[in-house]
Amino acid sequence: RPKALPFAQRAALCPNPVGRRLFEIMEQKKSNLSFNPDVTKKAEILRLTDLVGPSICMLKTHIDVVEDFDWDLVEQLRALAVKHNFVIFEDRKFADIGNTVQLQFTSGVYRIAEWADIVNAHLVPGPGIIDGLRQGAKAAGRDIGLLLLAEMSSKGNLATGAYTEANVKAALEHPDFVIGFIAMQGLAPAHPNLMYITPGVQLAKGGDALGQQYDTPEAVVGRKGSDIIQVGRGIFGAADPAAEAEKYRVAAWEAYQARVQA
Ligand code: BMP
Repeated sequence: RPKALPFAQRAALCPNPVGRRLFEIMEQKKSNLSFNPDVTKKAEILRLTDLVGPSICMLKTHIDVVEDFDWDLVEQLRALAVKHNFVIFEDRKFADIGNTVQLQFTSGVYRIAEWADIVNAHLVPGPGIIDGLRQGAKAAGRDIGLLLLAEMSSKGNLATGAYTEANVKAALEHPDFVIGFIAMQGLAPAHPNLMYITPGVQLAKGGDALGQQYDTPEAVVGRKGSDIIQVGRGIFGAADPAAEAEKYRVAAWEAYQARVQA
């Protein structure tokens, strides 16, 4: 694998302000760790986020699993994003026609376009989904970046081969809005303005009972050339989530360092 470009230099290549900011935060905090507190109580999400905040560049949410959701949760998460300097990625996985995703993005209970910095989408419906979400971001009047699910971590998933390649092509055709991918590796050839975020990461290889597959930070960032590790249960399932998050941050950052110094 050729020597990688540092995040600071990649920030300058990013046409989307959120992509640029995320690369800058990664460099400032020496963190390519994204944390997802997939728990169902507002207070627990806020507690975990505040604990782990110093170690992360990004917080990933599943807002629709929160049982006691209210707008104050969104405001408190935004405040924590300022306090700890991270971006917020709502993992909504939009997957419908452009007109419908625009409504899902801007309306309903969650009004995601009003608070998320980053959202993601499946390309199954075709590129109209990208245009629909872009219009939603414009209507909200905020800078938002989109990630495409080029690959997935779960056993037997269908995001492979020509489908993965179509995601890369779509990203290259929408450089103002698409900032990167959910992928299991840094897809070749490298496009340094695009970032690669990999879920299914724990400190030891393994999986869960429902098809999730885990690889290590060293493998994902070092050998496979991804940029950001996405970690949930590995951190919030530990006795000391703050200390555990630091372990993941250091492991992923050292793997990145080895790649830029190689
Ligand atoms: P955990 O580390 O607890 O397995 O959490 C992984 C997170 O990443 C979950 O929130 C899941 O929805 C998300 N995810 C994934 O695991 N695999 C994918 O391919 C795409 C995802 O968004």
